[in-house]
Amino acid sequence: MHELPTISLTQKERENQAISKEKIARAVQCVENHGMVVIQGAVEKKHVLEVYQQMLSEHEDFLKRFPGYPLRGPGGFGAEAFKGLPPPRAREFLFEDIIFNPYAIAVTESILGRGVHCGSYNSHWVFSSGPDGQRVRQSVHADCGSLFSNEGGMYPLSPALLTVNVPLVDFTEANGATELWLGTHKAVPSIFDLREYDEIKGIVLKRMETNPPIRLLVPTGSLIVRDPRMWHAAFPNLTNEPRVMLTMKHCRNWYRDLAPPDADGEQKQSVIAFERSAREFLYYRTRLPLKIRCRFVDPPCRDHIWEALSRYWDGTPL
Ligand SMILES: O=C(O)CCC(=O)C(=O)O
Repeated sequence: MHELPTISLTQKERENQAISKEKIARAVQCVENHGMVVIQGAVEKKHVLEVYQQMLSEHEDFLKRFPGYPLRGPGGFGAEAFKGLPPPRAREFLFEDIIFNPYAIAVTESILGRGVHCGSYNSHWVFSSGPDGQRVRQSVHADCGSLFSNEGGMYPLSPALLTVNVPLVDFTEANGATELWLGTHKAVPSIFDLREYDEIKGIVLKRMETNPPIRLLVPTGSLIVRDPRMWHAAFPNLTNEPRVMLTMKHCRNWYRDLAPPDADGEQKQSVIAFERSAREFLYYRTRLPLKIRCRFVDPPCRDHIWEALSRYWDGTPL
């Protein structure tokens, strides 16, 4: 498979916010066979733009308040250009077609079963490398491994969670569109579970010979459902605008996502904090089956970025 597994919505499906059973089945099949599906035209472009602009503004505000914070920030995988930042927490920047996207829920519920819940609402940024910047790419990685370590030799089970991504800008070769390794969600053993760099490198290079990766080249308005076990990597951004995508985790009813370890190394269940104004929007909906694991805080909710980043940086000017 050298093309992005994609389904497109018709005008009628968009208007009725409903999608045929056959199309859902096709999308589910794409996730099961290839590890992902792109649903084109699933989200209003103007919602995406509003969230993007607000995120840029909140990030700018954050940098003004914490001027010592390195602009590109410590990211994982040895690179500085990548950062995970929490999206806006106020009601006005929460959109039904993003958080409660009916097509995404139809697909994730079909795979994960009843009682699917959203355990995380985050975003992935790739900052501009700039003309003289370090053009680093992420290492090929998976976000989670198999459910049980003895799956090797048998067949991998279904995932316990699925990642839902919403690109906030058009994803292009130039701005660091994610590299995707289709089919690797079923690879055993999972590279997530391996520790030796050379072993992982060997497996990745071997796969490259037969199933090279493709790039997530998609316009805004697209939504992606992917198995987090599928290998992927962000690429350098050679443009001047940050490349951002929202990331939500849809989880099976018993699965609890864990927050990153605190200073004492303790990991608590991840519960998303939103402004109190969002309570009604997030809690009282009977039509769509997705529950959000959240708590509410009084506005102004300005410290969500600091909370996310302070575990990387203790405030000492760098
Ligand atoms: O931002 C990207 O393109 C990749 C994000 C990523 O590495 C992840 O979802 O784990």
